[in-house]
Amino acid sequence: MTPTPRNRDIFCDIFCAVVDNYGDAGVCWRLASQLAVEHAWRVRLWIDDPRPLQRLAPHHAGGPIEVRHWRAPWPVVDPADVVIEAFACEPPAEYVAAMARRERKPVWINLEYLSAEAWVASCHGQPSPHPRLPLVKHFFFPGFDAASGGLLREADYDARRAAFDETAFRAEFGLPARRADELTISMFAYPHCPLPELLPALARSSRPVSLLLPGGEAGGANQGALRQCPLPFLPQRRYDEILWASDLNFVRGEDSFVRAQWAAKPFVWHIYPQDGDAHLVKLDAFLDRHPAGGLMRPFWHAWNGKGHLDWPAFAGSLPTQASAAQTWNRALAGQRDLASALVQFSGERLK
Ligand code: TRH
Repeated sequence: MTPTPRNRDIFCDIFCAVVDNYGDAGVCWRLASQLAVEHAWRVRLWIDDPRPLQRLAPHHAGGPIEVRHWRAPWPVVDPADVVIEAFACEPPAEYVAAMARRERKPVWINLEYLSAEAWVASCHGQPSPHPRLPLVKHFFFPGFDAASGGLLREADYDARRAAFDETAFRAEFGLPARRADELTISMFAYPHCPLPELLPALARSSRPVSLLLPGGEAGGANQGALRQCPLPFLPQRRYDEILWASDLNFVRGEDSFVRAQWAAKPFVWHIYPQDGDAHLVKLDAFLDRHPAGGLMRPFWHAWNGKGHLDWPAFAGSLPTQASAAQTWNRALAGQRDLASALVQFSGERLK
């Protein structure tokens, strides 16, 4: 994608505080990559725990994004034109003070967590004046409709998918060739997921099942119809290939949850757990939007700890889910992607 010339002189700082797992770094890395590659921004990523990047982007050192370890003491640096704090992580006070001293005040964005809940529309893009300094922070919400900031999706996604060769992928990772009528499932969930309850049901399946287990955990024993296939933790740019090679994708958190929707296959979301079951409200808000949400709901609830896993009933609805997944993907892919929306949002506010 040829970046527009005016973007070449935009300098952006992204601040990322790693809470746990991979998603904080995963979302920031994906956004930073699009801003640098597709929009030709100069991007500096400040991350307080660089370890997730060693798995997500093992060769980032040679790339266009400047990665800095965010730690004390804070170095004296010039603040950027656009400052993005991911998930309300609060940049260092010294940096915010330097922002306030700039003649051209930076565009300050708080990139929020993804939610399908209706209230997002009323909060997206809202300004929040700093209580003491001449700065304004804007709330930027990802989302599933035009009233939000949209979803992260690379401009070359379709081309990469079109070039994908499942046979070569399976051979590269020593996966057995796909058997006739095989159901290939990818599994990426939190440790507390009810996988021990699901495995026997898969073993009793009338179709052969291959369970792809990315992330390096050893797979269990093959039993009945079930074959367990461990995979390494793939670099983020290749994670999509696991989803493309599968017929059903178990995903979690935020970034893999979005990637499963771009893969346009049936999927199951293990939502990041929150106190007081607040995560179930978010789960249902998404299911309420999805064209096959009613079909998916009982199994999604059970996968998230509420109710009984009825694998045969869920497996029986996969053909209908597959059609709905295509419809949902088309609707989402027709919307402006998050990085493009953020570039426009910033451009309108850069003095
Ligand atoms: O790892 P996560 O559980 O991260 C979570 C969520 O982001 C959650 O919203 C946040 O509150 C919490 O962290 C702190 O799930 P997520 O979001 O899917 O991020 C996983 C990343 O890892 C994603 O970018 C996909 C990537 N990945 C690979 O690159 N290769 C792999 O092999 C696998 C399994 C994942």
